[in-house]
Amino acid sequence: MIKKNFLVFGSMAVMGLAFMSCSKDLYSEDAVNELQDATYAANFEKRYGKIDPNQTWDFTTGETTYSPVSSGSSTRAVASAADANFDHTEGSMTIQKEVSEFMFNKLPKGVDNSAMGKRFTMKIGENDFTIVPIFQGCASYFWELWMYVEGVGHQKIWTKGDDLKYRKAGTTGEFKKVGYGTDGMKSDGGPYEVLAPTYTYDNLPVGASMTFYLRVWTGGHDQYLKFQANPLDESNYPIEKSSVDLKMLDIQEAPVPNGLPEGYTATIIGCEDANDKDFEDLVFMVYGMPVPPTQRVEKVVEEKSKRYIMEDLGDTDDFDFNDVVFDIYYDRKLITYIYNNADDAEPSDIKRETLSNLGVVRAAGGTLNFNIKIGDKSVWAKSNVTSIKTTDMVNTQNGYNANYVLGEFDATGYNATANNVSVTVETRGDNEGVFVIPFPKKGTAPKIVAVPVITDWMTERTKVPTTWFKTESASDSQSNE
Ligand SMILES: [Ca+2]
Ligand SMILES: [Ca+2]
Ligand SMILES: [Ca+2]
Repeated sequence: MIKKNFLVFGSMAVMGLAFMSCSKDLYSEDAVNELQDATYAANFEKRYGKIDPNQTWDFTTGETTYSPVSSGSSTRAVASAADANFDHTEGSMTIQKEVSEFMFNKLPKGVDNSAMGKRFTMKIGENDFTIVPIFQGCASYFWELWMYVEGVGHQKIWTKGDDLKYRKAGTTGEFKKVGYGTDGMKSDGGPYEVLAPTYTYDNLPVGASMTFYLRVWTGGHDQYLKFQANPLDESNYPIEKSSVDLKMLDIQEAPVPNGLPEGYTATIIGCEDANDKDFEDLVFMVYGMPVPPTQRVEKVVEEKSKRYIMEDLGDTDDFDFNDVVFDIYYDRKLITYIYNNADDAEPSDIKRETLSNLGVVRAAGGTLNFNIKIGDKSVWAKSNVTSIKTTDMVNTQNGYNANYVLGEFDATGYNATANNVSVTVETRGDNEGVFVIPFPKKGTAPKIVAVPVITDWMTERTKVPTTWFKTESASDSQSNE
């Protein structure tokens, strides 16, 4: 397919040169680009419907996120798919009522409990550790619990309601399942015995900091399902509630689950999914021998981000949009919290410094070399990565790694409003040439699209779903894959 397309375009360009050589622009890359653009646009409309002249192709929300600053080695150090190790084992355990009593005592409902907390991370130790949800409050928001580990990346731990059961302490009936809707565990008082899923992690880098956060859909489970169907619709996008941003608090020296050997210690972490600051919308436990210690956060990076996914014109109708996948982190600031005393939860002062924009290449699912440009400046080329061939498709097969770092670049000069990114693709052999792929103008068929960085890209030869690109006639069509 690839060869055939380029043969056609190459031959037509040569004919142009032969018959109309008096006109200086005809054997130009622009002419070839235009011809291929027309074929591509026709194929795009065939699949996604007629393009609204006002359709734009930046689906990002401008959300600000916070992440801890590296404690030493690079924060984005994932060198190969295999290095991003979130291997873990899952099980289940019964949590005795003393844990529940401890929690109710520390986190009274409807009270502002925020004075107990601070911005925190946990520091990974030599032994494994286990995460167990122990309480789910009554609230309509839907959420997922995620972790971020420095140098490794992001991973979902648990989804609201999954396999969580409870019964009133002292009773012997069946454990009752907690749903993912508004019905939590508070309605009949407590304390409870809890039958909970467990997630045990080892092999994470010793000394790395670990952050927890919730992805919250304030429209509840229905909104979450809409997000699954179309992650690019801004109205379905989750908000983030993080342990480095005072949305969680840690309560140490919690009772350890019964049955663990001597030496284990436990911390419970209360999470706030809304604004009433009782921090009991989700409460989970972390235990280990010892539990990873929490550390007060003194520095965080505040940033916004976009992911660019791209079609490289190797084919004009495959639409997997994974031929280049790169992220740009912009509006970046290093925030330093200055504390008067070693135990203070609240800083006495906050310092902000501007950081340069950062680009991270995540995947390259085409067989052609390409250059990423910011404005007029080339910032990164596939051919510069010595560990791969330019013909290799990287990190786009089944089981790809969303945290993989194929390369990084300085994105100074990046303009988020203008989306001043472009990609030049080099074809080979008889039809050698350079195709320039700019960020698309509104109303034109896109070869680059900007999406939130939490958006998964497609595996090889899987077309982007029609629900993602809301074009005029596709919105009425039932066609989907
Ligand atoms: Ca709450
Ligand atoms: Ca493609
Ligand atoms: Ca591809």
